[in-house]
This record gives sequence, C-alpha cells and structure tokens, in this order.
Amino acid sequence: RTPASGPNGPPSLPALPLIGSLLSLRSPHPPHVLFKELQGKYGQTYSLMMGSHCVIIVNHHIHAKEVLLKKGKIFAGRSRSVTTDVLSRDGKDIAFGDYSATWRFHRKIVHGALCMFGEGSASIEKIICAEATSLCSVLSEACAAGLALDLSPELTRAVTNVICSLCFSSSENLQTMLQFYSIVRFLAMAYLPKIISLSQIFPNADLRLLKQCVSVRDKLLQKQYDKHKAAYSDHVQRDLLDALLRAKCSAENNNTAEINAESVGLTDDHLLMTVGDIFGAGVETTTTVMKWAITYLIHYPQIQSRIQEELDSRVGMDRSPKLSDRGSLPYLEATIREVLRIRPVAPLFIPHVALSDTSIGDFTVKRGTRVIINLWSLHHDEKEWENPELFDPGRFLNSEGTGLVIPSSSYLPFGAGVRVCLGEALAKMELFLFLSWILQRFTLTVPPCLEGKFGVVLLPVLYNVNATPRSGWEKNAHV
Ligand code: HEM
Ligand code: PLO
Repeated sequence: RTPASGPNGPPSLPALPLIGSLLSLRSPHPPHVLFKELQGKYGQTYSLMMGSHCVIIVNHHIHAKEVLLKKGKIFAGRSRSVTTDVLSRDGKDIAFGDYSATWRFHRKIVHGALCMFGEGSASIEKIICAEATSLCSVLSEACAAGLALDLSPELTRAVTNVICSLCFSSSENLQTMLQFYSIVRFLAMAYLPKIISLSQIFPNADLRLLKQCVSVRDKLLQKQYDKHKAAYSDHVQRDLLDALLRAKCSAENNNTAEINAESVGLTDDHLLMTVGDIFGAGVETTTTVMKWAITYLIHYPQIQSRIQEELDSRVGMDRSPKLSDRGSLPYLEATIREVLRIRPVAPLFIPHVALSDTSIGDFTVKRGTRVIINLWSLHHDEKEWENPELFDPGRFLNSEGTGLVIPSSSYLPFGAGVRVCLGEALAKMELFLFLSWILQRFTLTVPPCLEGKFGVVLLPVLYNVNATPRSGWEKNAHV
C-alpha cells in the first residue's frame, strides 16, 4: 500500500478516511511525547493524516535544520485552521500568516521596531527593571507579612506591563487584559492538540468561547489603535504601534511607487493582528518560562544557591543586576538555557507548510504538506544529551565552569531561519533581569513550613492543596 505521503515519502501511520490517523494517536501522553515515542515504530521522520491533510513529524535535528534553514523558504508556509482564523482574522498576522510579501513586510517592521528599543537610551532595559522593582517589592511585602505568595499573577502582570509599554507605551486596561489572557491562554495553548482532534471537522462550544475572548481582545486593541491614530505624528515614534502606523502612512503617501498600503497589506486588520501577536506571544511565552524556571529552582535549591553565590561575587549587594552583567553571570545564563531545553515553551513550534514539491533527507515531500518539528524530541534526544531528563545547567558550561557552550546542535528553543522567533532578544533580556533581581534578593522555597506562625494559637502555614480522588472514589468522593 502506498503511504499517504507518496511512494517515496516517509513511513506513514495507518489512516482512515475523514478521521485520518486519529485512532493511532489515542494516548494518555501529550502529543509531543507521543510523537517522540512513535519514532520507535516508524523512525525519526514519519507522516500521518490529520483529517485529509498529510502531516510530517520531524524528530531529529538534521532533518529539522534542513526544514528550517537549508530549505527555510520552501517550508516557510503556514496552514489555516478554524482556530487560527479566529485568532488572526484569517491569517492577517505574522505567526499564523502564510509566507507572502505582506508577511515579510510586517516581520521587517516589527523586527526593526524591537531593535530600535534596544539601542541608545536602552529603554527596554529601563522598562523591564521598573517591573522587576515592583515584582520584588510585592515579594518583600508578602515576606514581611509571613505569607506564601501565588507568583503566577505577579509574573503575568510584570510581563504584560513590559509588552504594554513596548506596544502602546501605556499599561492602561491592564485588569481586563489580564482577565482575558487567562482564558485565551487556556484556549490558545490547546489549539495544536485540537487541530489533531475532530474539532476541525465539527467546530464545538470551545470555538464560541474563543470567539468571545478574541472579541474582548480586539476591542482593547482597537481602542489603543484609535488613540494612536488620533495622536499620530511623523516625528515621534513612541512604541511599536507608532512604528506600524508610520509604515502605513508612508505607504499611503507613496502613490507612485509599487508599494502602496493595500498591496503590501498594511490594512487596519493587519496592523491590529500584528500587535495582537506580539502581545499574545510576548505574554504567554515569557511568563511560562519564568514559572518553569522558578519551579526548577525550588526543586533544586543547590542550583539556586550557586546562582546566588555568583550574583554575590559579581554584582554584590550595593546595586541591582544590569544587562551588561550577562557576560559575568554564566551560571545564571546556563540555567536559563537549561530551562528552555528541558521544558521548551513551544514543543511543536507552529506547523510549517511546504510551498512547493521538495524533500526532507531522502523522502519526497508534496506541496502543501504540513511539517511539525518536534522540539521535544530534539531536546530530549538520548544520543545528544547525557541523561536528558536531568535538570543540569552545568551541561551549558565549559569544563572550567567559566564560559558558556552549546553542547549539541540539537538545541533550538526559538526555532531558526525564516520563521525564527521575533521576540528572542526581548525574552532573554526579561528572563535574565527578572531572575537575577529576584535571586539577588530572595531565596525561593515552598511550604510546607512546619514551624507554623504564632498568633494567639500556633497556626500552620497553609498552601494550595490538590485533592485527587483515590481509585474507587472517583464517582462518590463527594458523599
Ligand atoms: C515564533 C519560541 C518569546 C514572538 C516562535 C517559535 C518558537 C518561539 C519556537 C516558532 C518558530 C517556528 O514556527 O518555526 C519562543 C520562546 C520564547 C518566545 C521559547 C520565550 C522564552 C517571544 C516573545 C515574542 C515572540 C517575547 C514577542 C515579542 C514570536 C512571533 C513568532 C514567534 C511573532 C512567529 C514568527 C513567525 O511565524 O514568523 N517563538 N518565543 N516570542 N515568536 Fe517566540
Ligand atoms: C496567544 C493568544 C493571542 O490572542 C494570539 C496569539 C498570537 C501569537 C501566538 C500566541 C497566541 C501563543 C504563543 C505562540 C504565539 C506565536 C509564537 C508563540 C504560538 C495564540 C509560540 C510559543 O510559539
């Protein structure tokens, strides 16, 4: 039988009409883990059917780099889905937009605007440090009150404020923004597994909820957009939205050139969706990495104290860490790299699409085929990483422990090539500054703290408890 990917295509999972390979994908594991396991049976690169679409799963860095770098332009396409159409008004953004002149133009503007912030006044650093200051003051208030603090909302607030400053130079409406993000995070993060499931064919209730959330987001974005348009001037560029508006205005005034606002896709929708992307990507990813980092530091107190020793000797206690300290804090940098390895935020990237007939290794690939790079497999490859499940920042240090190394080419936390992450530099600055400020001042631990807190009575310090019914009690645990 010819596999769905063609006679010379990669080995295929079995598939049925309509539901594709769904039956072979039933598993208690999340998709990235399942896709890693399936290598045992089908090899490192294999294909499967999602509904009527052929999808190739790439689990090894050599094929991954062929897709992302060597044939980057051929594989730079994106596919549309019900979910991404809702999120991006039919692909009018960067992350879910297909490869086109419009897309290239938007990427260039955003890239330029993000670089501009890094130079001169070094204002990104100032913005992040202001948020680090307030994050640390919340921590110290909780500490003074003897309370354990739920860090999630504080981290989300800090990261959201940074992005708000960059995009709109304002942190107005933050409360609504935060509320809305907690819902969208849940839905948006579920989108990949959902593509694999039947919801593509039978849109369900989740989709209605997603539409509601997106409309809240869009109202917010629209409000900022209108304000910026009203205040627009050719001479001032305060933030990302100003940079986008400037590009739009100069294209509109440029009647003679081939570049006019319509043809390069500088419509209101495109601008709004691009800002929406930077917002979505900027908040979700960095917050998640911060949470993983803190979780690992709590779990490995010896790593936490080694970072603190490094901070004490290189920065001291008289001043706060700066971006220029990055070179002298290799152990902290190595820890951040290791967090991004062991728990990649985007373990399956965003699916790529082949824009023409091509190949991966010896396998032929037909135009329109979707390609999923399984970063989880790359970062947990036993041949590339010694004991890949172990959290060990030391693997990113040279043998003297004084300098940083990348010990394997199987490491791509931000992707590579044409579709490489646009926020890599920003994310690294945030992670470095937030973590260094926190660890300079605090040691993070979790209760249980069996010392208790003395009031009139000796009170135990309670923390969030997860109660899972034991086997046999699932149905009647409430009785
Ligand atoms: C895309 C990782 C933070 C904006 C991506 C991709 C990865 C990634 C793996 C997909 C590449 C692909 O599909 O081939 C990360 C990680 C982050 C992070 C690990 C944090 C540690 C950010 C931030 C921003 C951002 C802070 C915004 C400023 C984007 C955008 C894309 C993207 C716009 C889509 C690029 C495209 O499709 O052309 N990121 N990201 N990311 N990221 Fe990030
Ligand atoms: C988050 C919700 C927003 O409303 C829309 C959006 C845009 C860009 C997406 C982001 C969401 C989720 C995280 C993504 C990002 C692009 C790159 C990033 C997928 C859906 C990652 C981790 O790859």
